[in-house]
Amino acid sequence: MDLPKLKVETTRLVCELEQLATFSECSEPSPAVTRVVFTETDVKAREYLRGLYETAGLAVRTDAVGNTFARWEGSEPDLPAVGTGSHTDAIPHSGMYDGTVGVLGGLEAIRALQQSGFRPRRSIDVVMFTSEEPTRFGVGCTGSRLMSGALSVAQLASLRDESGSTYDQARTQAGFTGELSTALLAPNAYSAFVELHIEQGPLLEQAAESIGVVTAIAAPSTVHFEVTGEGGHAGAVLMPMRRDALAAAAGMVLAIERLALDSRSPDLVATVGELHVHPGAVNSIPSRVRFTLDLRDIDGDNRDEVLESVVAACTQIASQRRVEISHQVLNADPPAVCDERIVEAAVRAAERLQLAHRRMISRAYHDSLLMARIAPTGMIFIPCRGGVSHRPDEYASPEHMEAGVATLALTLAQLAS
Ligand code: HGY
Ligand code: MN
Ligand code: MN
Ligand code: MN
Repeated sequence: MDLPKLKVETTRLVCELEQLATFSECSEPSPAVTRVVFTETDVKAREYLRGLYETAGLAVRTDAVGNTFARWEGSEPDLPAVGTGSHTDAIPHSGMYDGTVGVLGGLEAIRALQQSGFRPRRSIDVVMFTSEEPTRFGVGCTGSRLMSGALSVAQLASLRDESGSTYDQARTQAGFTGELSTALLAPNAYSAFVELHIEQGPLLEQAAESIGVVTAIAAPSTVHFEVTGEGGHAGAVLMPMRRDALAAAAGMVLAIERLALDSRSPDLVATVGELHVHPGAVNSIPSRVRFTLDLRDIDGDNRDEVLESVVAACTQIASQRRVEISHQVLNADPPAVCDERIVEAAVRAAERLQLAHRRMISRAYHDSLLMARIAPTGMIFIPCRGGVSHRPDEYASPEHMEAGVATLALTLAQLAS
């Protein structure tokens, strides 16, 4: 097909990203961002985005948990649509490009196509997924999990935040109502889904390439552990008598690191990102520790094998130290393989734009991991400075964002024709 000549309004995109970054509950100044799902800042950010969608003439629909669909209707609106999009929630003290480049970049791709005179046969949606980050409810991608059926309404009902609020209470307070089951997408709602995202790694920058075309997305799992000891007075209880929950947990964390380092797969990564000590007093022996494990690999079987070894090692350390241990697997998703037709379309777009590009895997997970369960899915990466992400100094250059948006737009044009 003859690909349209595009003009990406990069200055406008940068301004919109900067404006979006001001919706933050972060104590640090912009570009540090904290934007947790269903908070006031999240709701205000969504209102700002809705205004942009409407100005671009898109029809906006929001589902029962706030997943938002801004549609550019095609000439054959009954055909399955083509989707693009990402998330706008941000973990505490993080950056302003993770996710947002895919939402505002998706909008800019549509505006550039509109401007070029291109008319899609299939409608094109830019989707803003609710709660891609696990910050509040412990599980990532709750919006796309519900849409793809990977999370049932009953499972969603069991999710609570630190204050004990349920997901249902939080979404209702944020103004999202309706039957939760209506968030499930009809089969073949989309003929294709493509997400634009920063790489969150250093490979593209190191190779001086502008575009990464993703071929597979790593399989994430999230596990919560609870270690229960005896606690007691820091002065009165002699060392041999102790059943110290934190000392036991410390041994477990180091065992996890060792198992990850010794894994047969170099793509296996393990992170204990949260550790909560009870009662947390300087002169009180820890009686209970809760910690989280984020375990991932492109090889799902290897990830599962390592998870089994982790549980066995923690159980052994617990018995040696006479403490109790329990664990809960919140999610253990299979990896996603991107659809070759979409990979080819994105490669063709990058070649047409004469952009240095490569095929690569995604080590971070994304809503595309779940969308791949219900639609042919692909991702387009752009470099981020130093590969840094989930930090305030996360940065993507206007040039790279322009290249990413243009590649996305030409990819969408091929898929929607
Ligand atoms: O953790 C992830 O991979 C994603 O950035 N939420
Ligand atoms: Mn993230
Ligand atoms: Mn992200
Ligand atoms: Mn090539």
